[in-house]
Amino acid sequence: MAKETMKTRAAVAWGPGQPLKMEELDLEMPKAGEVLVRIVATGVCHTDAFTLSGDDPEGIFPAVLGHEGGGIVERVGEGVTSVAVGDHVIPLYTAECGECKFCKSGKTNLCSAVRETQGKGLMPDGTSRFSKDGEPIYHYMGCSTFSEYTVLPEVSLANISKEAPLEKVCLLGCGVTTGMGAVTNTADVQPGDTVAVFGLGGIGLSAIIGAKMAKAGRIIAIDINEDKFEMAQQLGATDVVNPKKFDKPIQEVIVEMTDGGVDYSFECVGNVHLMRSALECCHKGWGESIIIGVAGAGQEIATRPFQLVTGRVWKGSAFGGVKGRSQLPDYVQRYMDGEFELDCFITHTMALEDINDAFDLMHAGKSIRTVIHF
Ligand code: NAD
Ligand code: AHE
Ligand code: ZN
Repeated sequence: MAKETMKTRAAVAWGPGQPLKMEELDLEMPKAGEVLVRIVATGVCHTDAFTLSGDDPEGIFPAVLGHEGGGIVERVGEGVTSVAVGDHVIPLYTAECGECKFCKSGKTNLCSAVRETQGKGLMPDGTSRFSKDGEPIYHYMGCSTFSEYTVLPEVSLANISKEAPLEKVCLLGCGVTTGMGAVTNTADVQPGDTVAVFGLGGIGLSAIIGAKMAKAGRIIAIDINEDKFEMAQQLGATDVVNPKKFDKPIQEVIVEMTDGGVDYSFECVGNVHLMRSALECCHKGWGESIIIGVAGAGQEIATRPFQLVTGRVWKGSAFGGVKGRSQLPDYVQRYMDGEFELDCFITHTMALEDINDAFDLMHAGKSIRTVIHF
């Protein structure tokens, strides 16, 4: 039987380091357990740039990148029950099947249902829905939101309120949820705690929102780009620090500022040297450092084991420890209830055709989030 396909406009990453190129792709209709989604808006996250750079060991080309989207269900495959045509959804790069060992553990938001094929740029049946001239174009992080239409596994969709503005809550598909969730879920910051946030992009600023909500006593915001300080302070940072202004390691500076170190630190850059600083600025005996930033192939973290022997803890956080299908709709509702802002993150909006400008703005340190409108 001939495959049923439709056309979709997409920005394609043809190879590492190359600008994205607008293409008209063929998109195969959803198979059993899959869903066709029309993307209404998508943010551009540093992880998209990371993969495009060629540093991602899982980076596959040609691919349709993008993983911070919001859209509307257009068609469902056989057996799909949790979403219906017309539902508003946020694609999830961390699926939630509810049935795998991970989902059942109660210990993690990582889910194994589709992760293996997802990492190969494929749908769970081992094939791609995107193609051009009969050749496959790969999916990305199970989402591929830099396309007008995309196909996802049902388990990779959070069904959210239809009242929520998709051009804003798309940011909950990655950046804002990741930063806020890392503070409340992974770290569990308590009132009065001292917190250090390394890197003030979309992730770090969201961590500041989370820390403020958790009533942290002191929130130290660290970046080498001082243009980021104003927004960090508006969101709740009590101190701002530029490591370039000191002739000693930044961890020493922070330990001195805090009578022995912070209760929690968050690395929101993806720099392995900064990860060490973030660990070593933690208080002896109990300080915990959460790695959120993503580092390139071949890079490794290092510290003296004594740092851990003396009670500091190194942890990591993916998607803020949030279970997408069961917990993300609540983040959307909390935004709708006015608990936190998203507008302040959206420094730029543009059409998909201009998406390379979004990457340029990010690399120049001029944007927090660009939201692409379709
Ligand atoms: P971004 O580019 O918007 O922000 C990064 C910030 O780090 C910038 O403000 C930059 O000036 C600052 N910075 C760079 N080098 C620095 C240094 N040496 N010291 C201090 N600050 C420095 O990026 P983003 O979108 O906020 O993403 C941040 C990191 O988080 C990336 O590595 C991204 O891949 C990762 N990420 C991880 C998850 C996860 O689930 N773990 C989710 C989203 C993003
Ligand atoms: N492919 C990379 C790893 C990338 C990574 O760590 N991704 C984060 C999300 S970044 C979102 O902007 C994540 O959730 N990781 C857990 C997972 O299952 O991918 C590599 O190093 O191979
Ligand atoms: Zn992201």
